[in-house]
Amino acid sequence: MDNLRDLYPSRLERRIDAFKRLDPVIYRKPDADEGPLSPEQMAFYRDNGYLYFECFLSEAEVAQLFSELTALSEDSSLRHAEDAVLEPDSGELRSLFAMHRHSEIFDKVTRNPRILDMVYQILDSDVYIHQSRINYKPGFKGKGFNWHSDFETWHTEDGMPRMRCLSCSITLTENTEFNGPLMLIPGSHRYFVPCTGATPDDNYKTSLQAQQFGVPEEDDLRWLVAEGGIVAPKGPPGSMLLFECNTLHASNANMSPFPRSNVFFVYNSVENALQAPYATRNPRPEFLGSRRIETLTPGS
Ligand code: 6CS
Ligand code: FE
Repeated sequence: MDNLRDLYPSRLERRIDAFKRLDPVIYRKPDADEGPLSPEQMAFYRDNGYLYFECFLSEAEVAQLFSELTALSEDSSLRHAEDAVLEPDSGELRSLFAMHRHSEIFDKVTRNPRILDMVYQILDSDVYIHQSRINYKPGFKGKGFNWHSDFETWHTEDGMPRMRCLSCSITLTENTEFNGPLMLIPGSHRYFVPCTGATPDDNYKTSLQAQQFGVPEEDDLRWLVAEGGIVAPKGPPGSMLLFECNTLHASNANMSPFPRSNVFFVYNSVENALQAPYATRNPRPEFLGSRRIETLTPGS
């Protein structure tokens, strides 16, 4: 691989130290006109790498999305689709990717002007959906997700050049301390943490069930947590988390009877379209990293 163009080398044979990210967090010029996020919220996102909005959607909106989520999970044909990922032990549905392509209702949420206006304010460009997914995390059966930076995977395995991308996660069930809420390390987005270990071909066929490559070492996690701590935003269904593509996050297994079902949409700047993967031979499939730049129009 031509490492001259790889600003964020990872999946290496030998460890290299973490280094400060080379990209801004906020792309909007400071004196740019206003958007829905206040200067305090913009500063919090810049410094911490996430923003959390409790009860962002109305109960009616949540009810509509939850029934759609249930319908998709009960569609037996989808269980055998390549974009459905099952839990390794129980065979329960773990994730359904590209759900905005399976559902017009979810597709419409990706163009919600209230969300897009925040995304524009941060990324300062048109955007398209890089990836969407439902993580079902069923009661008792939903396994966890190891610590990782999404960008590290999207860079090494999908060819995403720079950190000009963010995820929007909307909870469709109560997220409590008992059912494996998403945990984040505030401030971790400001460092790129190279990982060791050459990525096997077709890694995604196992990584989506249990990620082994692109997981930072415990020594790195230790100082990042010492610096920023760990947060696990909890709240009612319809709460929304925006998190920067490089913010380290993880979640524990769901040991409760209650599902922790969240939907995720990943907004990538149209200026940051996928190139060739930086650390693997072949690009991952379209449902994981879209190469169709379909610029979103708010409210359409
Ligand atoms: O590989 C990916 O793209 C997926 N894996 C994780 C653990 N988070 C981001 C994304 O869903
Ligand atoms: Fe992730």
